[in-house]
Amino acid sequence: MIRFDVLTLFPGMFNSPLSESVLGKARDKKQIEIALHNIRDFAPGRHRVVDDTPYGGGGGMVMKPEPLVRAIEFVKKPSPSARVILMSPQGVLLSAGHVRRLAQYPHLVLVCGRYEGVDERVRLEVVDEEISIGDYVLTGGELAAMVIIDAVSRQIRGVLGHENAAHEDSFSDGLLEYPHYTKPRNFRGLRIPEVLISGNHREIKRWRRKESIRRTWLRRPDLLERAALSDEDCKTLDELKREGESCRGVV
Ligand code: 4HQ
Repeated sequence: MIRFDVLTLFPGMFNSPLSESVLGKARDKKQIEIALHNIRDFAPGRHRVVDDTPYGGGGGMVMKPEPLVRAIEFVKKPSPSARVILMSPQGVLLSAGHVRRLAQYPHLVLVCGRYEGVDERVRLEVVDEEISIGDYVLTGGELAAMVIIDAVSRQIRGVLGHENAAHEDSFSDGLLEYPHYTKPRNFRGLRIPEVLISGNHREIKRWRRKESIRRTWLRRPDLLERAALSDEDCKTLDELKREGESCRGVV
């Protein structure tokens, strides 16, 4: 069980992405709990103002500190040790390692900024870490928060069936996945690799491992630096390198 509290000006954005399919079922089964909070509800006055012009001038608006800090302190009241994460392009880049680490917390608070960002003092007062989902600019932190909820939730026991458990997929050992095939055997003259219908499970396993290593070498050689490779994997990799497949996009 993990709980996510999301602070946003647009709670409606989260509805279907977090209610369909795997995440919807996980919520029904109470394996994950997601609570959405509108930051505007924590802003005072008839106009419930959440943003203001930046000191020092320049364009755009900045999110005021008071409503955000009130909202964060409100959701932290029942669990003071909740981890507060601000979505931001200035944060540390999200990785499989961070996702696995975050899944260890019982309670995450995800803060979604809009406009040019949030007043710096929010970070100083109440934010534990800042995370970026990639080096590009989004219109707000909402999609980034959904990425975190999705990736973290599938690490929680029971959320995925054991058929496709999280430790089986790409990145759990730092390699890309092998190619997948299903019926028909022959699609537009393209046949599936014979080994997959050989019934030889040891051979299938070896083939898949080799294809994982091949793809990683061809597409993401940077990942091989930190991948968990056995002695046999290293031999396979040397073999692939000698075969000299340098033609990107062939697999
Ligand atoms: N933004 N990873 C600007 C992002 C972002 C990202 C979120 C845009 C915050 C104020 N968040 N707002 N990349 O681009 O997380």
